Amino acid sequence: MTEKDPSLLGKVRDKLIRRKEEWAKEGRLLTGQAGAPGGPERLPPGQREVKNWPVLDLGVQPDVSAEKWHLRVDGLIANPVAWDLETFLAQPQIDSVSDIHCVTAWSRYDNRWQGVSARHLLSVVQPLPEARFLVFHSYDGYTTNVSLADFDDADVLLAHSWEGKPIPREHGGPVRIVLPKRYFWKSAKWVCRIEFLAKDRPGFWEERGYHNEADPWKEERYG
Ligand SMILES: Nc1nc2c(c(=O)[nH]1)N[C@H]1C(S)=C(S)[C@@H](COP(=O)(O)O)O[C@H]1N2
Ligand SMILES: [Mo]
Repeated sequence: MTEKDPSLLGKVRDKLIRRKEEWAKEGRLLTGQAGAPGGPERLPPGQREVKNWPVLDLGVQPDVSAEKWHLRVDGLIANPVAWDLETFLAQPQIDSVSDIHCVTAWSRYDNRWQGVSARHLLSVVQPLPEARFLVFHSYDGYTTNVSLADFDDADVLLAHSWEGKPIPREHGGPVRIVLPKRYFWKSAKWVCRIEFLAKDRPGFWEERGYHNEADPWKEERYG
């Protein structure tokens, strides 16, 4: 099964997707205020704190076993890699605590993630000088794009564990991206491929009215 499997994409909940597209058109939840990370406010504008952890997906939660999971890293890099889970787990590991900010207005503080840092991955694959953007591809057909500058940050990781336990299937296990300084839709679950590009290419929600940069402190929800 690849990220392009049309039978999986066909199963996504069209209604759910249409509603989120409507939100983008209406500018739902926008407050017009701005904040800054590290400022006095921990909660970005328009967000509220939750203690639970909501599940958001396209109506499909692919069952990716440890044996089946692979990560392909390709595009404008000197060293393309294809890792199975064992190879992934053999890389240097980091622990990182960060807050989650979802565009649907919930935030969840102090999530302890464990996995391989974005910076370690970059040191292995060696992006070429012309590489400036990345697209994450997932087993459910989802894609999302970020700049290389946003990915190349100390708090970004490819996580396999949350609070000391393997990330459960509904939250993107065996491996998901965690990119704390952007709304959570940039944190691809069930990641299977990272593609390096010279030119930006919008992903699933970015093509459906959501903001390309998605900075919660600037309230970049839609765009
Ligand atoms: N592969 C994949 N990744 C995804 C999504 C998705 O539908 N598929 N949804 C995104 C959105 S909109 C959010 S808010 C978060 C939700 O992650 P959670 O279910 O662990 O809270 O995952 C993001 N990553
Ligand atoms: Mo989201």
